[in-house]
Amino acid sequence: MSIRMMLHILNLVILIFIATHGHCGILLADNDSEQIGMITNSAINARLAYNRTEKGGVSGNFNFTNSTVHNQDARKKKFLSIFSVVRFVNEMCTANNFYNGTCLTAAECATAGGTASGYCASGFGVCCVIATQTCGSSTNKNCTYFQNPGYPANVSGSRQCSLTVNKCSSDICQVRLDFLAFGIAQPEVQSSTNTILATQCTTDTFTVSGASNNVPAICGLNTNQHMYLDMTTGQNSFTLSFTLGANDGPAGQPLVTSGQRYWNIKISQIPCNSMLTAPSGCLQYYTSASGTIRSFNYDTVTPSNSRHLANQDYAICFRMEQGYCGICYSVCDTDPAFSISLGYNPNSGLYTTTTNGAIPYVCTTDYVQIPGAFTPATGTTGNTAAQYADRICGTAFSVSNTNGASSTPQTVCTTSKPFELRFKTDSGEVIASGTIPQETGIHGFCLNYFQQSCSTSG
Ligand SMILES: *[C@@H]1O[C@H](CO)[C@@H](O)[C@H](O)[C@H]1NC(C)=O
Ligand SMILES: *[C@@H]1O[C@H](CO)[C@@H](O)[C@H](O)[C@H]1NC(C)=O
Ligand SMILES: *[C@@H]1O[C@H](CO)[C@@H](O)[C@H](O)[C@H]1NC(C)=O
Ligand SMILES: *[C@@H]1O[C@H](CO)[C@@H](O)[C@H](O)[C@H]1NC(C)=O
Ligand SMILES: *[C@@H]1O[C@H](CO)[C@@H](O)[C@H](O)[C@H]1NC(C)=O
Ligand SMILES: *[C@@H]1O[C@H](CO)[C@@H](O)[C@H](O)[C@H]1NC(C)=O
Ligand SMILES: CC(=O)N[C@H]1CO[C@H](CO)[C@@H](O)[C@@H]1O
Repeated sequence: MSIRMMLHILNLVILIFIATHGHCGILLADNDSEQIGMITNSAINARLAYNRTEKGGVSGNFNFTNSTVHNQDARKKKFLSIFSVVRFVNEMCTANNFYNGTCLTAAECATAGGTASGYCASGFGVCCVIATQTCGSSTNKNCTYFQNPGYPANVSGSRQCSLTVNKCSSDICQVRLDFLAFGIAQPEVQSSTNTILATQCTTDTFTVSGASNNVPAICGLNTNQHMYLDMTTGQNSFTLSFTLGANDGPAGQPLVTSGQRYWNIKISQIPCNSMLTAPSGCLQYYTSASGTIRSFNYDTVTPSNSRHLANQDYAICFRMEQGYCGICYSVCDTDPAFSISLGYNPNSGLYTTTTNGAIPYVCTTDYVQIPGAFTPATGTTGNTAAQYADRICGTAFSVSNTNGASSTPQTVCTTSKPFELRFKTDSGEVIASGTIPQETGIHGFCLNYFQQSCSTSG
């Protein structure tokens, strides 16, 4: 065996070592005519190759889906040019601070305005985290974090702060927003002098423009909530906007005071028809067999401070997991876990006072709607009266046929597909005036869901 052949075999071993130990799916293209040299420590040499890119790498030829590292060090060519061309896929990586970054060359990361945090691709790439705290900026990078100015410190003062998100490739159909941190002013309180605006976000709002699904304006506390934004064909961007008021928000609300607003939103761009794609029209999408859903501004720390928001109209969808045919919902172990205004009763001409489970036709203003809902414990099926079918409101989560039928919450199930729950609210909260009583529930909902196996749900 010639020395050259021995070296070639050694080189292949090293290539395999790196390819199998990389975290970002490294693809190595070796150039036989340059395979000369002796490697004893592949990591050092990987780093050498990476450092050489600073001379003539891909900085001027930005390609976000595939990075190329060229070995152009002429002086060392004869001895250490093991890697002529190294390509690695720009996959997700975990940065030193546990943020999700993209594996890029150092030059690409700088061009993208990111922060290199740790290495990936066996040292050929850096884990590049892209975060922006600049109001009015834009991004076309996947996995961008949109943070309030100064994050993790809070922000104060009235301001408008927006981020324009452009598709990172033409093959993007959806974007997922993960609210890793989200606290802005509370919506309006309900009081005898404040019925029209009650539950509206009048001090601070977060809005999305440009999405093709209905994205409601939200405010208050929404950490750990998420949203999916649909993009129609031909649409290339949309805008996330925070509008912050100058004052503390509604009087008597201790949750967020001036100078105490904050957000950190992870923006993931989802390729068309991928495993991650949510069905279109779903604002929220859950992909496990069980979990917890909450209305926006449901306060997990102090549930009694929760106040659902006005003008909501969206669907929460659930992927039907393999072997499951039904889905059930029951209230969380928090109080209140279900509290949604009863509405106008067309039979009596009054707003309904009962705080128990409500016959669906009084759920006219604010309600949860679960197609095909029934209560297994009692065998009660939802009132099928045309347009009010399958609505649930009041303060006892249950399906009922008679007004005030149940004062204890029940497990509610359905086998109707696709699995989804719709939440709808109107623009305010009526309150006592003469003989007309108030809408009684304004806290929103926290529900545990669990899918039912086909053998039990039929
Ligand atoms: C391999 O290296 C030679 C000499 O530097 C160069 O001419 C050739 O284009 C290279 N081939 C590839 C596939 O990079
Ligand atoms: C990036 O690389 C891919 C695969 O090599 C190629 O198809 C694409 O055209 C490149 N994009 C740019 C902007 O250079
Ligand atoms: C990256 O480049 C390699 C080599 O040219 C190619 O095989 C691969 O498909 C590319 N990957 C992407 C995501 O473009
Ligand atoms: C990073 O991604 C993982 C998996 O998607 C997720 O669980 C985690 O919360 C993310 N971390 C951050 C800081 O975005
Ligand atoms: C930010 O404000 C929230 C209240 O909205 C408070 O709980 C938190 O401690 C504040 N964080 C910082 C870093 O000041
Ligand atoms: C964007 O990043 C997410 C992970 O945060 C990944 O699942 C998704 O495929 C990426 N999108 C593109 C277009 O690469
Ligand atoms: C082998 C070598 O020179 N590695 C260097 C490459 O660049 C990084 C970051 O600049 C250094 O930390 C390494 O020491």
